Amino acid sequence: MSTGPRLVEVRQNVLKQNDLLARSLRRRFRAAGVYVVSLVSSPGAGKTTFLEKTLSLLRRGRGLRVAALVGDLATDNDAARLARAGVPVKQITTGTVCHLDAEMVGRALEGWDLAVLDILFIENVGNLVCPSSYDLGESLRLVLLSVTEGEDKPLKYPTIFNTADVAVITKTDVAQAVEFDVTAALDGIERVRPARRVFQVSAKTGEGMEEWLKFLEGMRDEGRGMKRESTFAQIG
Ligand SMILES: Nc1nc2c(ncn2[C@@H]2O[C@H](COP(=O)(O)OP(=O)(O)OP(=O)(O)O)[C@@H](O)[C@H]2O)c(=O)[nH]1
Ligand SMILES: [Mg+2]
Repeated sequence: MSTGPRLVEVRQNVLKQNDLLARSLRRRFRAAGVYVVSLVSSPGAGKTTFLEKTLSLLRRGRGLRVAALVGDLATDNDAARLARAGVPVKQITTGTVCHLDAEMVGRALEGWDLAVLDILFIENVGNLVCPSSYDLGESLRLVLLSVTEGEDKPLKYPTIFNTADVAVITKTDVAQAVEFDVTAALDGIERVRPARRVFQVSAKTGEGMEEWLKFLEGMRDEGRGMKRESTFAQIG
């Protein structure tokens, strides 16, 4: 007997269950007035470095109350790095699971008073495939693409690029050295999801960070980005 249809059914149920939990998380975030931003990318694209800089600039420079959850298969290295920004951080260790899901996020938030936060960031496990089907209740999803990965990634991994509201090209300080073709990258991003906002940043030099932070503050002030549920429904 083939196991195909049964596997599909189980997967659909898992996604449906995740969607329900994500919906209730989103309601909770809204009620608490916290704006939630998630980050996805391939391993090593620069999520933690970008986030550390973002947290620090928002807290020290702008006086915003920020916090982060960070997913990783095995270590709590990233949480220790992010904590250097002087903000609350919690590690979610996923073991063999290659993405975060809404249940993990809900569990990690137990005991946190969300009402005292302005923005909560969630760094997903480094992976360009697994996280795409899992809504985490976020208002804004970023996909990061580092110049060292090659400009063809949006076209090779369209699903994850399609689920993200914003694309961030990282490590621009070394773009020239690796002969990164920014025009081809922008074209690929545009083809996957037209008219999406793209930032080009270097967390090392700070280039592009100010523009990103201004955009983020604007989105938060307007309470924008509540279209996530419909995006995930198409994929699930
Ligand atoms: N030159 C340069 N290197 C960077 C920049 N951002 C990150 N890196 C380097 O890229 C490597 C990976 O950065 P991380 O921030 O750990 O990447 P990550 O996406 O969080 O990695 P995972 O959590 O393992 O998926 C580190 O050696 C960083 O120092 C940047 O703006 N410029
Ligand atoms: Mg990381």
